[in-house]
Order: sequence, then C-alpha cells, then structure tokens
Amino acid sequence: MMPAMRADGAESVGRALDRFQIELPSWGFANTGTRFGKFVQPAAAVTIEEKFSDAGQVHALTGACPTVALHVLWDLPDGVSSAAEIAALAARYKVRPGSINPNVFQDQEYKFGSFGNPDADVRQRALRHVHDSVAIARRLGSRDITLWFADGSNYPGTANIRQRRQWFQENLKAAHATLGPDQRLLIEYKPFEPAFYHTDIADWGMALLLARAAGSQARVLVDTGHHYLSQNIEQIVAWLLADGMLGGFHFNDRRYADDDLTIGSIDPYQVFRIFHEIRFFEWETGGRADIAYMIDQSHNLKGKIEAMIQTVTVAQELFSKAALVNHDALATAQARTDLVGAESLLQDAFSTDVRPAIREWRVANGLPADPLQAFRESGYLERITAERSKRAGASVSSYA
Ligand code: RM4
Ligand code: MN
Ligand code: MN
Repeated sequence: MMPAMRADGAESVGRALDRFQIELPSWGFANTGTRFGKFVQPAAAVTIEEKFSDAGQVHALTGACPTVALHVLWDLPDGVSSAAEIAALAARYKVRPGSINPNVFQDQEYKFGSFGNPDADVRQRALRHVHDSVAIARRLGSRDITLWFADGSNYPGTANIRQRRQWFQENLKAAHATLGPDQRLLIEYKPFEPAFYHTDIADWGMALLLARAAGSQARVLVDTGHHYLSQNIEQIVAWLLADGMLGGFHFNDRRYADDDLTIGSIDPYQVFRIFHEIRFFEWETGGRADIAYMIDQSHNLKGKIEAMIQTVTVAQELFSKAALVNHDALATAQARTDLVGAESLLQDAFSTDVRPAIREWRVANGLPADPLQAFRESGYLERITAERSKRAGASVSSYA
C-alpha cells in the first residue's frame, strides 16, 4: 500500500521546492561521448548562445534552474573578454552564469599535471588560468569557482606524491588569495580517471585538508560519481556538514565508475539519503546549509534537453521525499534505539508518491504541471533540430 502523505505533506513539499534550485551544466547540452566514440545529435548545442538557449528552456519549464555552470575553455575561449557576451546571453535567455569551472586538464601542457606538474612554468600557467577564472567569476557575479584536477600518475614510483601535495597547497593558497569577499573555491575530488595509479586529490579527506590549507573561503565539492563503489556518500556529506566544509554537489548517477548517468536512474535511495542528511542537519541546527546543488552529467544517447528536464524532475522528487521525514519522531526513535521505527521513517518518506504535490506546486507557480510533456509539445526541439542540423557534426566541443 502506498503510504499516504501526512496532512502537512503537500505543504512541506511546497516549502522544500520553493528553496530547491539546481544548476545546469553548459556541457550537458553539447555533444559529448565516450572514449570509444561520439554519437552526434543534430539538436546539440555548439555555440555558447545555444547552450544558454537550451538551459533557458529547462529553467522556463521547471522553474528550478536559474543558473548555468560554465567551463572556461569551452564557453569563454577569450577569457575575461568573453564575459560581456556571456552577460548579454544571460539576460536574453533568463538564466544567470553559475559556477565557473577552470580547465587545467585539456591543453597539451597538462600532460603530466597542472598544479602538481613537476615543471614550475606549467604550475604557474595553471595558476594564471585559475586567477583568470576568478576574475571571470567576479565579472559575471558568479560566486563559486569549482576546481577539478586531472592530476595524478599511472605507475608506481613515477610521481613524488608528497611534493605534489605541497605544490597543490601553494597554488590553492595563491588562488584563494585573489577571491572576492563573497566568492568561494570549491575543491572536487576523484579517486581515479584519467590517472589510474594515484590521483592528487583522491578523496574527501584530501580535499578537506587542501581546502583548509587554501583558506577560509574554500570548501569541498562532492561529485556523486567520484567514489569507490558502495562508499557511504551520505556519511561523507554528514561529516562535511558538521564541519561546515560542504560547498556543493555535482550530481549524477553511476553503476560502475564516473558514469555521469541521470540522477536517481540507478539508485534513487542514495540521492534521497544524501538529501535526508542535509535536511536532518538543518532541522537539528535550525540553520540553512549553504550548499550549491549542481548537475554534472553528459547524456550522449538521450536527448539532451529532455534528459536535463528528467534530471531536474527526479531531483525535485527526491528532495521533496526527504522533506517528508518526521525529524522529531526520528530523533526520538534514534534515542530509544528503535531501529525498525527509525528506519521506517526514512522508508515511508521515500516511498510516498510526491508527484501530485509537486504538480500542485508547479501549477501554483505558473509552471507546466508536466515539464517534459510541455517541452515535447512546445516545438522547441523540432525548431532547433532544423536550425542546428545544417551544421551537425561540425563540432564536438567537449568531454565531460
Ligand atoms: C570530471 C569532473 C569535473 C568535470 C570534468 C570534465 O570528471 O566531474 O567536474 O568538469 O570531469
Ligand atoms: Mn564533477
Ligand atoms: Mn566526473
């Protein structure tokens, strides 16, 4: 039997959705692929204007995505001088620039690393790029600069792990020093790929230590795909929250590695448990956790805009379910070591059908009750397919 929503359930869902916003990745609208090949989609965005246009569609239909993350190399090829164009596009398509992602992994110089490269010139070059990225962020009114490094090594003995750690500390400190008072550095970790022996920032503990060394405005960024299989991600979230060091998320789902699949497609309970830890923390502390929710997915087979609408819808559902957990009852059950009672509170919330309450919230906010259907009926996809297919295959702009 489907658990009935508590009388105040729909209201909790509405309140949860009022505050739930999730950032779209510009690269999620572009052609991407696997290391084996790319299946180019005629409707994929190639230009930055097309990316803004597509992101604007997702926000217009869901009301939950006011910002779009930008990758500096892919989206601002001229650095700070590209910022004026970006600002104009943001105004035109009604989505603001969100996190700024420096790219210190794609250029040939970075073959042996960026902040961890044994060549001081390359380390300096990478730092300059991060400084430029901070300047771009400031110019665009973006708060977060998100740092992901491909640095690492493939074979034992080939890299001085402690020395590289030192270089990372130095450059991160230097990057932090140029932040404006309201800006943040978010440090992402990943245990594997593209390096397969060691990664310089392999896990949340390393990211945490480096964030502390960098300065008071650095935080840890948790990409859900960047863990070993079966790792308890919500525990990491709970610990980072307790220490005030959780900066944000890159959401995606996975089965094997960093698969970048649609959120909740493989393990929706995992995402629910993460949201639950955040809500429980907020209930206990009476405060609001300052977290940037971001999507880091690239769909190479699904239609890109559809997949993004599906992603946002699922994220809203799982966030709403987490809002249904009765925290008073949970705290009591935990204190009494009522194991089945405590666990059932999570399970009941998770299995509640929140979709009717979400539809109500959408309609009350002037949004389509079913964003995916609205998108399919809008004609937007047909229009961009016709326009963009004229030059399809011309450019595969990014890897993500
Ligand atoms: C990494 C990581 C970063 C993303 C790059 C392209 O796996 O998730 O966030 O910017 O891919
Ligand atoms: Mn990521
Ligand atoms: Mn990733």
